[in-house]
Amino acid sequence: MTRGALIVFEGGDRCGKTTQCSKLVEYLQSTGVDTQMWRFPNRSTSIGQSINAYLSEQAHLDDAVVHMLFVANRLEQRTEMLRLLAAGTTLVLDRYSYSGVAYTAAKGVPGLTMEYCKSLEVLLPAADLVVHMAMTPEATAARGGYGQERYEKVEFQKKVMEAFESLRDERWAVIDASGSIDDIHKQVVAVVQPVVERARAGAPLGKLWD
Ligand code: 2DT
Repeated sequence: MTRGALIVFEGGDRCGKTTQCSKLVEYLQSTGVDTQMWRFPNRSTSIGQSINAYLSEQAHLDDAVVHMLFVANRLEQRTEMLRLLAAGTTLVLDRYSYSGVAYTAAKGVPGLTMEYCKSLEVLLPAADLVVHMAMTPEATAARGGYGQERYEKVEFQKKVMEAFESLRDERWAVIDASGSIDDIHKQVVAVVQPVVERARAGAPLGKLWD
């Protein structure tokens, strides 16, 4: 049995991640790759509902607590995630632990360092590929709908962008998110295909930050 690949899209708010995730899933399915799209936070669980209330500014939560909720929201999906990957399903995630670390570390709250945030994610599998949709916060702010949720502020998004940059390693592919939807999709397919092949050929799933 060959395993599925874990493909993660990351980037600032309104950079077009969700559109690209959907297009990628459609493409992979059309080529016969069993694929599912997931997103984090998963707002449908009870933990996800608390996160949603926080993000939509209906509830106040301590920064350390909300950070734990985001982590728990991933851990509650861990078993199913591992089961699907082992059964050969490729997962395309709209955000994952990298957002968890980048957004909390960007707050600059004493104690909530990048190292601390990373340490809470070690039970989760690492992405085979992180597609970083890079775009300046000013450019994303000019897009429709920006500013509706807690973190959608240019100054904060700049810090998030810096945090993402410091997390990059050889598993990351950086794509300019300011191009056209179709151009970006072509670039995404080009970086994803070899990763899906490697997973299919038996490349082992990594652990976060190993
Ligand atoms: P969207 O649903 O629009 O992507 O916004 N976030 C996300 C965190 O702070 N920590 C996390 O672990 C994750 C997954 C990023 C969700 C917002 O929540 C932030 C933007």
